[in-house]
Amino acid sequence: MSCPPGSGHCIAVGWYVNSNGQQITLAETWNGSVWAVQPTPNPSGSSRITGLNAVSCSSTSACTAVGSVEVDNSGTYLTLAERWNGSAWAVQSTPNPSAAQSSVLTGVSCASATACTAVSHYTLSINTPDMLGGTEETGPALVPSNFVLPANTTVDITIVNYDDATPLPAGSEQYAKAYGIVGTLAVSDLDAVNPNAVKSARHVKALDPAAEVSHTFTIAALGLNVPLAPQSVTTFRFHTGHRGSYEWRCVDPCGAGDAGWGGAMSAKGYMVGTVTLA
Ligand SMILES: [Cu+2]
Repeated sequence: MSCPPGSGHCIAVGWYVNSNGQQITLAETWNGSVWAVQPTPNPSGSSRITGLNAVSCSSTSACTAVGSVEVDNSGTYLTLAERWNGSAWAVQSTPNPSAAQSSVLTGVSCASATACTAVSHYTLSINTPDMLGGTEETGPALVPSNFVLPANTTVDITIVNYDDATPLPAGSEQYAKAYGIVGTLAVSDLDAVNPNAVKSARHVKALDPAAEVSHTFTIAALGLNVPLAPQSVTTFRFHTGHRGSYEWRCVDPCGAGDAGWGGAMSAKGYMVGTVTLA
């Protein structure tokens, strides 16, 4: 919801399911005394599931709402933005990261009528050796291990970790701290049977290095380190950098061998991979 300062008006966005069972966009305005539904467009030829997640207005005649639209029954989502000019909502064209499985806009902030910033959200998961059809020797893996994010942009990343704890070895305790992120980590417990179950999150900057770390998501070249708790869902925000390819890796020795640096820790596609900023 967004209420332009001093206007006494508000706009809220979301979605609803119509009589055909189709989820479509919704916007409602508050004029100081009543709420009213506004007509909002849904992209043509693509709508089974469409929704708006956030809106920002710099005035009562300049709002931008963002969300996502599903490509016909595919389970793949594309970004969606709509603009309010004071009299009508219209769909705007938005880019989608290349090679992304799905793209959703979850936040927007408009400083003026002509300048809005959208935040994209990406989800990764760490699967156990069992889930991957392997053994403790072959190890767990971050899925997908090679992926593309937009360069020079603010992104929210959620990592769903199905794996158990690996205490950080002596001398590596600093990797229990988050750095290179905006704000704090939002960490909630994972229900492995129903990962969609919503659990309340705690907001922290660090985990207990001896007991609470399962893996890390570390991009040394970008100064990013995110500790991940066992069976957890972790969301964090960071500003991506210049275009290029960057190695991400887990720095908690969760692989094979006595010290844990073999197997998944040394094989690309498991606990090491490539983030491309494009
Ligand atoms: Cu790991």
